[in-house]
Amino acid sequence: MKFKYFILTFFIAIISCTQVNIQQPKELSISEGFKNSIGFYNAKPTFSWKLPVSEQIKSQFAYQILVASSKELLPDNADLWNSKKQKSTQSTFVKYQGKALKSRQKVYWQVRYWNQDEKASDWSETNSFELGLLNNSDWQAQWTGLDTAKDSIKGVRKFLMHRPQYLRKGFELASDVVSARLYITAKGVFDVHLNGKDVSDDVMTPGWTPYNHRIETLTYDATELLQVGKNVVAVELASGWHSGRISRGSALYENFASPKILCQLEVVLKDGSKQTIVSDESWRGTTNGPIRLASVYDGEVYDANFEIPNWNTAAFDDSNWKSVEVEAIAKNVKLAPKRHLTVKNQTVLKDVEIVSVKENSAIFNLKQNMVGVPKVKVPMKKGDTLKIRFSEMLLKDNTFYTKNYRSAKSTDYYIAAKDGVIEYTPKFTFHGFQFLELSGYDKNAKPDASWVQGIAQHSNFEKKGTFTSSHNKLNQLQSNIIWGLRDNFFDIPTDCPQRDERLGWTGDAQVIAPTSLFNYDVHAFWTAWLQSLRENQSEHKDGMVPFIVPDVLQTKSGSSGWGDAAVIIPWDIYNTTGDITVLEESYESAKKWVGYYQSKVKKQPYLPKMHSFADWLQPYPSKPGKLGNRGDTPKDLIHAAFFAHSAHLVSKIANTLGKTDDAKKYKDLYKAVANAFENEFFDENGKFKQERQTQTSYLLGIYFDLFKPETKLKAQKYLLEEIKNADYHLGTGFLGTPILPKVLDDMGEIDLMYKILFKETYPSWFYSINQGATTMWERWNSFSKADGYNPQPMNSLNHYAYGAIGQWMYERIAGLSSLAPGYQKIRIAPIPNAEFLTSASASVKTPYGKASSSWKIENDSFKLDVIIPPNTTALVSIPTTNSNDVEVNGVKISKNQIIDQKEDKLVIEVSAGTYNINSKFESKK
Ligand code: RAM
Repeated sequence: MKFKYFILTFFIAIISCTQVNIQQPKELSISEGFKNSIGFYNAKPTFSWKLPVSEQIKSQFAYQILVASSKELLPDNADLWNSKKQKSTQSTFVKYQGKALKSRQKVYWQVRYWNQDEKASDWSETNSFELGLLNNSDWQAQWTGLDTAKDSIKGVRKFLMHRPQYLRKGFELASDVVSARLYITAKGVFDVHLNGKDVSDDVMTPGWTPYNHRIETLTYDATELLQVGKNVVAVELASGWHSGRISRGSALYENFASPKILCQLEVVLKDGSKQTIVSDESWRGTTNGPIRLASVYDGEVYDANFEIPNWNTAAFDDSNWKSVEVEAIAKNVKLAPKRHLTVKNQTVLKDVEIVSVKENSAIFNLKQNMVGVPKVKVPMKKGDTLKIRFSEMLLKDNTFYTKNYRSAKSTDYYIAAKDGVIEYTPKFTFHGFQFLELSGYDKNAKPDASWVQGIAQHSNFEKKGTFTSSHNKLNQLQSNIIWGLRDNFFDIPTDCPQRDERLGWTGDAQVIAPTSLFNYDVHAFWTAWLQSLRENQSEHKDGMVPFIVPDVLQTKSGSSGWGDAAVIIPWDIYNTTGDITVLEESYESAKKWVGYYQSKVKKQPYLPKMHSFADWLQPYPSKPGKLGNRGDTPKDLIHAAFFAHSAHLVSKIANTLGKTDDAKKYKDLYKAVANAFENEFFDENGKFKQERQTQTSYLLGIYFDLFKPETKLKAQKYLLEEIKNADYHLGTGFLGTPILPKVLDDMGEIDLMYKILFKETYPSWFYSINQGATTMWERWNSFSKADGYNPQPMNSLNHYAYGAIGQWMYERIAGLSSLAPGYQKIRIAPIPNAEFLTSASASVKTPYGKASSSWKIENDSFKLDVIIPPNTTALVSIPTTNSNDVEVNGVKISKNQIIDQKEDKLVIEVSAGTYNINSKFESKK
């Protein structure tokens, strides 16, 4: 009996074991991290998921993806794609290989995986995505708007300023709405309402692309905003980038053409019928609304006397509004769903301080240099004009420093229609500021800090990484870096957010990309901009990449170190995300840019002659003023260095894509250019031939691997000498700075890099912090308490390039980096320096889940806490000479766990999990 009972329990146990699945995958996403999107841009998406964190789950043995045209068909009847069980560890960016998908189609998907023990998981939750309008032919709407060029006024430098438009269209729906999609975009920027309600909280849509190639479209779910009977769609429309002076009257955009909208509302009714409302000649419009003027550079004018009550509701009578003009959709301008998230309001700064109050004017300090708009709540008198001025910093006498805005007026006005407290937030402009001056408010009122708030805006990506340490200034530097980043990620990556520029400089972009990819989930943000880059590049037969994208300057020549963004950024994205799509998309473009260098080689083999901004804004340049902006590293050297580097990267990309012929061809090219570089610019002792030595000449040669091994060693010595001559300060501009830590690190000169990073005097990172910086600055000496502002008006106090040090802070101070594309293999390798720090930690949401490295020195021990996500492995480098002292999760490590041991560290390999590592800390002193 007992035996029978035992057998029975045994079988029950086996059955339940085989039946209970392991935990389902989570955080499903498509392509560059989109979740359950509507209006999605890509009919050939990729699929990603994460394995749950659990003792049972170390890695993935296999996966299966199902895609169906309705939810009910899952999991048993997936009609669009069944990947079948694929034996693969790949859990990110798996390509869709099912039936072709088309515009508007909504699909549902699920995934499951098998873990390392081949145990199957439950099916994931069902996710979905719905495609937007993928083809121009999907649009029945026409470009619609008023001819505002006709009565526009002349603004700064005589550029046309269009009056913002209010456009509307009433329509009737015969029965209840089952579903409705609003597809919309503008030549300009818009805000759309349905039946009086704001359709979304997006800011400055559709954003900025090369509008002569592609205009992005938005899709909104309008189901809940419509009703049986009378409805209205109403749009506010302003110049934005398209028709504003930021596009410099670009001939490309039809010379300041009047802004227009393109709007298509597709409604499915309960009675089964479909109704589509499109922008066409039946719309009505007026320019007599409250937003009188709006400009990216110059600000907004709002006159409450022009408010039109209920203009955006169905009941409103628009019979005295004007008829609109229409324009057909052009074939050669692609209308494409937006491929990254829009700008949104992100944070509200409320901790405001009053700096000074004069007769009817007050200055407010938001304590953080930020980008976005103010929210003011101010008592006013009817007919008075509130003037809102902005400034990044103050002059000694507490007045505004605005010389660095150059011609950007950056001023908002509000004209009151009645006595009382007004509330105002501009809609179609943005400013870069920390201080704000109000004047024109009610004279009898006493200014109060609560009158002002700052609404910080940026593209809507999520935070991805964190970095913190035991040192306040290093933490402030991290804060300055991330503010600098988010402030300048305003739909496109911009150099600065405040002056009459705010352009997508390619050089700045390539230097900051790695740091940005640690801190924010900017995968889609970058790939969207890279598409714009390729579009602008396509205008030039020789493969030239303009130095700004979108190229409103209609650049005539490429710059070394700038156009290389076409090669460097795709490679960085691939290495951080593991998504090969970006390499596939960018491959031809990267090759073409290398071809551009080739086309510029004239007399001397492999040495191009072209344009370059060179090591932009290097400190202590030998030439004065503007002439010094390009630093002292000769541009010919920079061309050759980047030519070689880009060729080298193209060869690596070719390898990754399995293009072996190209891989060899570009590697040979890189070697040949490297050889020419060394011979032309360095003597046989590895010394830079030019009398005026520069750190950057050595850094480029060493980091890009352009020297013969024996010359490299010699060049390293000269670099160290140069740094010593600078009294251990950096001497680098935009191009040299991101490379400095990598080179010194590679040379084992960690303590030297710490010394440079922790310098307090000019030029250094902490110098600007000591002068009060809350963001990164364009120049190492943009401002000093002693001497005031740099006399050049090109002096942005919010410029991310020098923030490129952020990468080294994550990778080496905290010690967390990706060792195989997308963090499939992770390197934990902190390099503590007890002279400056007792702790540092970083975390990153990798494509596999959260990874982190966190260390502290406590008494004599070095404690390292590490998190390694499922489906990855890590090499952990422990800074100790003595393996006997090392404990992992309380257990002494055995010799055979050590896979590498050097004089000052030992390396172990670990799988997914959480590790507390303890070792003896050996101070060098
Ligand atoms: C200025 C800015 C920008 C830089 C160019 C060369 O416009 O400093 O960041 O890339 O010059």
